[in-house]
Amino acid sequence: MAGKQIDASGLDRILTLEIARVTERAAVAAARLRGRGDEMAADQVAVDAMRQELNRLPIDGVVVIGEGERDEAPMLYIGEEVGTRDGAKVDIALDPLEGTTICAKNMPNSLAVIAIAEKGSLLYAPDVYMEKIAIGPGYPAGTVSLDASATENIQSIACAKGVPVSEVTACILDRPRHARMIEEVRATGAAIYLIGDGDVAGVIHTTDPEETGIDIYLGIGGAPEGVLAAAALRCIGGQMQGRLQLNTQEKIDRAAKMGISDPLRVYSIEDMARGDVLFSATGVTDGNLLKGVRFAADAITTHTIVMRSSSRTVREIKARHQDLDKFD
Ligand code: VTB
Repeated sequence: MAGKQIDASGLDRILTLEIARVTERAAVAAARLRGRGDEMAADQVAVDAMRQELNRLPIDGVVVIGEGERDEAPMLYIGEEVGTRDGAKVDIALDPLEGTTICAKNMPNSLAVIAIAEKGSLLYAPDVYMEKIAIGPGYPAGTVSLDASATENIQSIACAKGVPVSEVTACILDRPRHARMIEEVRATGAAIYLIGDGDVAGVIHTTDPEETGIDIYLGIGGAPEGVLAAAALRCIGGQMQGRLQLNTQEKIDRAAKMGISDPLRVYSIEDMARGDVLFSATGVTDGNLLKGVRFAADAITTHTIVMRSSSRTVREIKARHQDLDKFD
């Protein structure tokens, strides 16, 4: 049966709709715990819910970016086999609750996220930091680069957009490690949209500056989140580069075991997510692009963005779920 589900352009297109159910379900579970101050509990229910739904998909999948190593994560650990096992062999990157802290605080932009790709086509990134830069579609290749300074990148995108630097907004994680970069970006005259967590959303927001107000993502976040963001940009378009922060021998050795021989390598989008890729994200809390889950007496409403690289179709699905039992 393996391979039966693959069509000429990659993964079975039926999965582009099925995948939405997986993030919808995780988002609903997490949303019930919005604003309760309990990150672990919110993450746990999202993991359980995502796993249940994922195991209904007609795929023979392996989690390659997940909740961690098997010994630290009982479910959706790296290497876990998921799906009905009766379908295409695929790699899966997931984050059932991206932005656990923002969900616990009921702040904007926490998401349930998953990417499914043909086997062997996602970067098996260790759980270390990654330096990232991303911009949306429509700019000439090479507009930004990790090898350029923040100032050069901001000036370059302003020039490509045809606006003064003062009309550029950069999204940056609010962390002490970014203090110098924040100062540098502010000195250019550009504005900064600081986020507390959730840089998958931060990167995706660059793809729709009119809606989100964000032109460029800069800074150091998690490498697993980098691969998820790259999978999204493969589908929507845009430019992104990532460089793992392998700054100790232990990290270099760990990465080497995962097949990474050049610790300084700059990864392009295609280096992080090749082949046919499907991506889905459902809003948990309200955000710049996606609304959070709404609970009413007779229905639960979810807002999901689901996309596929081979066709570049980007769908937004607002679902009104009236059979509430399915979320039990
Ligand atoms: C980011 C962000 C995540 O981790 O990748 C960040 O997108 C990086 O790690 O939501 P630090 O928190 O250590 O800076 C998260 O905040 C959560 O893991």
